[in-house]
Amino acid sequence: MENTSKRKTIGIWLLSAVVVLFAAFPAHGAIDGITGTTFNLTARPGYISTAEGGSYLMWGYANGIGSGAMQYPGPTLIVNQGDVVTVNLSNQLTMPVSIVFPGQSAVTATGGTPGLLTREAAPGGTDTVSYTFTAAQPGTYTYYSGTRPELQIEMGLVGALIVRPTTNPATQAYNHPDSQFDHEYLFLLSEIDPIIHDQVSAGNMALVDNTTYFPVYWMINGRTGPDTMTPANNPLLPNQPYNSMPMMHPGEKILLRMIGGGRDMHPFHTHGNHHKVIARDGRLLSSGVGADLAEMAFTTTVVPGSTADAIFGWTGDRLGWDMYGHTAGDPLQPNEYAPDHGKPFPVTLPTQLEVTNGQFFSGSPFLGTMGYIPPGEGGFNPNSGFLYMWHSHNEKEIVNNDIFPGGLMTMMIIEAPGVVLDNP
Ligand SMILES: [Cu+2]
Repeated sequence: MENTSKRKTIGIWLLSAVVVLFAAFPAHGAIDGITGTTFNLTARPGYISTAEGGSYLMWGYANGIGSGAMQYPGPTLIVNQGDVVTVNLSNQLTMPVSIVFPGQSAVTATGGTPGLLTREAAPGGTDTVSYTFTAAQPGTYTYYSGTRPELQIEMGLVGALIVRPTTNPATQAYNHPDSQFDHEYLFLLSEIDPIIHDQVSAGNMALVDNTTYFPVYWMINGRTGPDTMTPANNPLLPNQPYNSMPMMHPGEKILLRMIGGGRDMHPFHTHGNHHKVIARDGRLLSSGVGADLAEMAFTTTVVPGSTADAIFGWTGDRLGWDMYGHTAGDPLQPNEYAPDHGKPFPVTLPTQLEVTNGQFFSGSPFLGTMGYIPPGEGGFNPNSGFLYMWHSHNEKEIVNNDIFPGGLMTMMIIEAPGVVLDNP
């Protein structure tokens, strides 16, 4: 009896843990964030992990007044064009803090005390500043601290603001058909110099010297590679909830929402194809009539404090075979490259019995024991998708504190038609 009730108790505990786990993570699309018109944020300290085993003190915006985990980057605020948006800020740090919203006009601030750029919340957690503005124009924006930004943005007080358009808000970035997408992903690019974080951690704020600034970690959405590719809300990365793993099917379009979230420029390169830059700083480059400033780019330089939106397409054109698996009589898919329609794969694939699945894991004590991939499992790419590296083309930025590979890097996966994307 005792055992049964113990088991029952454990069962109920596990069940409630699972319920709590799922309740804590609201349903989300490919861009994780919080929606609404009123947001409550608290600036507070916390620690982030880097993929080679580092841990650094950060300051970040948490979702909640006096509660919630500090996040790096801060919560992505997702609103609709025309919304009157209010952001309430509380402060649990040891110095005043604030938020500025570049690209938004007529931002009003109430509460707190006046600072250089906007009103600031005093430390101590009792002060609240409210910022209000009308999200007049759709697009990708950033928000960050307007108080000692050379220190506070480095420490992590930066996030993304997405304003959805009134026209087709689920499938367009702007009120223009050139901004149509099938999947959208956020790429907030940043870097940190751990010496500054160690000095702040030790309370030696006066020793922070920006003239010797030397970053050795580079990040997408606050994570270093390969952590970029683990799922969103990974419990191992409680202060870095956002991942970065773009996925698509051939013929589809990805919207890249790129943000310069640090103090260095990062040339972001999409292998697989060029991308078309359709907007900068929330302002469309495609006019639809007359001159069109949108441009195809091999690499887009993502500038600190600035944003860029681009559309990436991949159709498998000129592969010399039909990557959709069509026979000649099948209809053409949207954007399919017609000359390759129905062409067979040019080599004979081995049968299952002929395939030797090799060892996985390196045998390194950090990665666990060596083993074999079970036959038919397909390894780490179970649907045999095409993988392309998307990364900083300043290639010293694809390391973690000098250890390659890592840093500002992720992989983009093109799955075969019909394969369900697990990061849609
Ligand atoms: Cu490259």
